[in-house]
Amino acid sequence: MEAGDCEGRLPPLFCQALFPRCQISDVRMTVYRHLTSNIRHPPCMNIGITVYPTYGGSGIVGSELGKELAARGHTVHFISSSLPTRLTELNERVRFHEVEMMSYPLFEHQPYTLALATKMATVAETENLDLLHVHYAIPHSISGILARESLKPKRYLPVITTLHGTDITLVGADRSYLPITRYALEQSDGVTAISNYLKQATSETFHFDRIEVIPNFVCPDDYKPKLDCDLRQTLAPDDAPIMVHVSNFRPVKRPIDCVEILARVLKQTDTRLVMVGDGSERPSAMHRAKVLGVYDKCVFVGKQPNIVDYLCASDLLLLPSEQESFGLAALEAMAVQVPVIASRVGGVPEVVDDGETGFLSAVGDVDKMADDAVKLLTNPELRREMGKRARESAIARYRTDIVIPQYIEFYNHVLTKKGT
Ligand code: GMT
Repeated sequence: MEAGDCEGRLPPLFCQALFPRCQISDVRMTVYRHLTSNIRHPPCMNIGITVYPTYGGSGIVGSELGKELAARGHTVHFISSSLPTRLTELNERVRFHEVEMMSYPLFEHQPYTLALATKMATVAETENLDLLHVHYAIPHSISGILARESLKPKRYLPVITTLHGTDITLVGADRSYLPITRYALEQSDGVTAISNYLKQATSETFHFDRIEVIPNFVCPDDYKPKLDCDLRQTLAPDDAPIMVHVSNFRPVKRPIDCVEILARVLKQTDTRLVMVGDGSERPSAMHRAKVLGVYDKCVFVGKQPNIVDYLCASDLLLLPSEQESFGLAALEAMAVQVPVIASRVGGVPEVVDDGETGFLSAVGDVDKMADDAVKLLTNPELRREMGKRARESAIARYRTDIVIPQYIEFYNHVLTKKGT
């Protein structure tokens, strides 16, 4: 039996034989390292990953990356304030360490950055971490760097920072955070960004360009079109076509534009709008739907664990964001053959090919977005063709077995650099 399948994942039986459900002993790990020393994937690493556990795409990417690394034989230690929402299962190679914070009346705000740094250093020591990989620079990079410095007398713990978007374009660029964000970039042992656009934006704002672009990714097996979709029937019992929006409803996502688009589309053809997610803009979006008289044509379903089901039930995705450094939601929709209607911002044009796999418009141009939506909703053939191309494009460029090895290679590069 080959030790690694075509994705470089370890086959389940092989893993089971090596790691029965108990703690991996050092002996077993040594045997594993020996057995795998001359096969394609590098020796397994102990990787610390820090993400925001509940909010946004950076947490999803960090969590999914951890699971993919574990599936390839590495051990991943999530260090975070709570269990990341995408981590549904912990096991011997996917572990979780909660950041503990003492509350004290003097603290107006809890110093989470320090508590996180402490936990990172502790876990690095007890679990013998090879490196720390933090997602979203603020404040995770700074905590990582503090942890590394505090451990320096004993050992060197490389810190890799992945930039996701507003940590550079919005929060990091604000004068209250800019100098410390630049310091975080300069001090990190390696920096990755999720799109060429974000690398360029980082270079312009921070004059820092030692950045490896490693894009968001999607698993083609988890994200594939579903033929029988009960959810579609539930969301639109009258069989109307469905437009879906998936986000954390922050102002930057402009969810109110989706309702504006719905009102315009309904003047030309019947449709339903399904709003998946929650956040500060949700009440305003609901209010706008009532004002426009389209509230009965939309459904706000809140946060959902199975985004893929909602995407599969839909005919197109609306992503009218003000800023989007990649657009993970667009990639996930494309993977299940759903074309995307999005703003032409940030890294979105790297992902969505205008006129081929979706339609792009200027931010706020809800008239054009509505016209494009009508084109798709009234032409099933066009929808099918674009959807097919969308999946092909998503899988060809961003499937897990292309992107995850890029992270592993980058880890090895950083570790080798530090070892010399
Ligand atoms: O930058 C952010 O707003 C944070 C981040 C998040 O946690 O929501 O979103 C970004 O990261 C995603 C995953 O890498 C990207 O796909 C999103 O495009 C990006 N969001 C923005 O740039 C607004």
